[in-house]
Amino acid sequence: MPKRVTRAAKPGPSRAAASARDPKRAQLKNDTEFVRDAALTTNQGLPIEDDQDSLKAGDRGPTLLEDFHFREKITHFDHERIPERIVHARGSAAHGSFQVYESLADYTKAGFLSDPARRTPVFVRFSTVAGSRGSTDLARDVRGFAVKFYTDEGNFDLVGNNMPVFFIQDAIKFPDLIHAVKPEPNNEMPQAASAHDTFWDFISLMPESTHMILWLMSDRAIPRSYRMMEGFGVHTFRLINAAGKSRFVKFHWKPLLGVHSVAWDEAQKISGKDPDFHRRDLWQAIESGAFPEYELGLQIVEEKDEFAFGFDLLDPTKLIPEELVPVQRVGKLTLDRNPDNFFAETEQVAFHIGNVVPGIGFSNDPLLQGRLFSYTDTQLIRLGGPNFHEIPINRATAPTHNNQRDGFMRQQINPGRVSYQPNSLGDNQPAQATSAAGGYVTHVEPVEGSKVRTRGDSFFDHYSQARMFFHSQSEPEKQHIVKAFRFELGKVETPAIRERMVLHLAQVDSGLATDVAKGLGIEIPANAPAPPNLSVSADGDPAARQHRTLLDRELASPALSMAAQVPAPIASRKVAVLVAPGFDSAGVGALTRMLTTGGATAHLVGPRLGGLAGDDGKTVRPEFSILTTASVLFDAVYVAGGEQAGKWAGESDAVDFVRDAFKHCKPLAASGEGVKLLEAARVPVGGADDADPADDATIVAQRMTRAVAERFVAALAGHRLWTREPELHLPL
Ligand code: HDE
Repeated sequence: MPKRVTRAAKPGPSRAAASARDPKRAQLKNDTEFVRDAALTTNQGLPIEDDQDSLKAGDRGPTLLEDFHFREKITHFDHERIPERIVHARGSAAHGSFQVYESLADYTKAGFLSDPARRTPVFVRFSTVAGSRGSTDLARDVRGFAVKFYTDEGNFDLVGNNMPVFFIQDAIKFPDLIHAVKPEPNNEMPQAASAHDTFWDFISLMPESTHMILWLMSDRAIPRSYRMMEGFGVHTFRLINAAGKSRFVKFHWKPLLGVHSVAWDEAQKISGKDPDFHRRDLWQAIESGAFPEYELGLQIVEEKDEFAFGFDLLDPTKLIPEELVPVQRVGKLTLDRNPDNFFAETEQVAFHIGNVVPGIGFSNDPLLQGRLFSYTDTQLIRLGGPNFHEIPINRATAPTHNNQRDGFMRQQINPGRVSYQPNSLGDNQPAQATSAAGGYVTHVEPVEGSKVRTRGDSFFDHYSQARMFFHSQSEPEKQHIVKAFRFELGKVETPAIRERMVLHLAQVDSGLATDVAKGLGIEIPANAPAPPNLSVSADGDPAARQHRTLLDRELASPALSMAAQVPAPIASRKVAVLVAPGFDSAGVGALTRMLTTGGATAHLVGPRLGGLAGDDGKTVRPEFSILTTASVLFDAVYVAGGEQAGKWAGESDAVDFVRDAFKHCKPLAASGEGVKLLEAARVPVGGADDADPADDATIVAQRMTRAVAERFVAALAGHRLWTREPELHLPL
């Protein structure tokens, strides 16, 4: 008879030690089922003898209603799905921890930011916004970057994005924005894409979106990896210290691998070849020990400087340039553990911007204020009731006690008569906490004014920061923005929408507008006014909400360009090595060693799977065949030389492989006979071996020597050779 033990503890350190190191992990373990020598049972604990056939009247007869096991199993299956998130449905998450470098007690009384010895468990979920749960990772979209800190003082959720600004200034417009970007309601197309009429119709009537739209059309919207993108809290928050002094703060996450993106054509191809690209990348990096790391950055503004910038700190369509207020890097987030169960953890995690701890508070940003309502509300339907805080991934590691009771799926058993406060029958327990004992006290802030539905005048500078963003980009980044607009607006069917958008762009930069208009075959009338702002009440005056320049000078922020992010560490970068029978083993070995030293990996791609001998007679087993992968899934490509390497030239999948690598501006090298593949792909063959590492050509050599490998690795650290692009396309 098998043992009926289903909760055998996993071998490992004692619970007390594990719990001290990572209290969240220890807590989750209590709810995790480890099956060893266990019988299959019903949910009532009844061992099942036959799980293969339903109960029937005769061996060819009908299934009987009596079959309680069949009914339980099918009923549970029928209810396995919950509603996906209305936004950010597609996501991937990981566990990790956060530690502050030095005490920030001068700024905040939050314990996890004041004690460098404290390691706070976190759960981080990355996401796209518009697509459904099963949509591609590589959509052109904003990425969510939501961090749940399980602090000793309660959960703190920093629910941010990978872009520092947002489309709208007031939360009341959020349903409109999301209805516009989601697939169109009559035919549910297109999936996970903003390139359609309803999105651009809405945007073209909302000038406040212009800054965010520039971000969305930039390469920031197609990250190379969740591990290589920044995060931003977007809104202005408050930090409050023990003396009650408050300062404004903007939160940032800075990835230690730098900020990098893919090319748009590449993104679209990845969506076909591997729609789980970002999910797989995050999972594999953590499994291989290449733990993603980000530094927490703070931009701190004294209260007295609230009006010093010429834009409103409460306006979420504005950022504070790092050049005006430097980002102080104050601590490190490390993701080191994949979830055990996607549904239980990644799908059921419930973030809420209102989850704060003492020392952190809110500003009056109207977008933030609206979000404070939305997040709990959405969980009520998504997770089926008010007890979602009891789901293991959401549970605080800090003690929780209150008089909230009952509701669907209540787990906690609360003994006794008393479920109210104040009470005398239960010793007035649980008691309120004084601020000295950690009770949360809202920062006292004077507020006065009439009850109005309006926005401050300071919210109507729609274009200055959009211009700052565009002007701060490198030339290739600017070209990518132009092309993204041409792509997206080119897919819009209504000419008037395209025209309105181009007129907005003319307010940002005339060159940008002209280049986009040219691609769309539109003439921009000279001195055309900006399109009206239709985000206005029925009695309101659109003219009063038109753009006004609030700054007397142009802003610039070189930090907004990703060009400044290279050279970057090559750690965890993936290189495809095309090998044919008789390949140059020594060359492949030399390159592999050099890549491994930097933490990058080489992946052999053969003409087919199975053993393949190199020129030293040793057999290798390529990880991929040319059919099972594509160069869009790698950061760089090397075609190894060898006796039969020239045969690659006759393989059209191999030709596409290197052609795409070249087109996507990736480092591309070939040696010996392998060069024939480059020639077949009509890829320009590089110059001398000692050429400048920044050379945008391919790297070609007789053999893959150490010197050639060094040059290849230097190109890999540069991420992409964007300067190649003019060779590939006609002038804009
Ligand atoms: Fe969200 N947002 N949001 N959002 N948001 C949600 O909450 C909402 C906004 C963000 O991985 C929802 O649990 C409103 C800005 C992330 O689970 C919902 C407004 C920023 C995630 C919601 C905003 C975000 C969400 C849907 C306008 C960046 C995914 C499911 C005022 C600072 C969290 C859910 C995860 C999710 C509402 C705007 C970030 C409906 C009303 C700005 C990263 O509550």
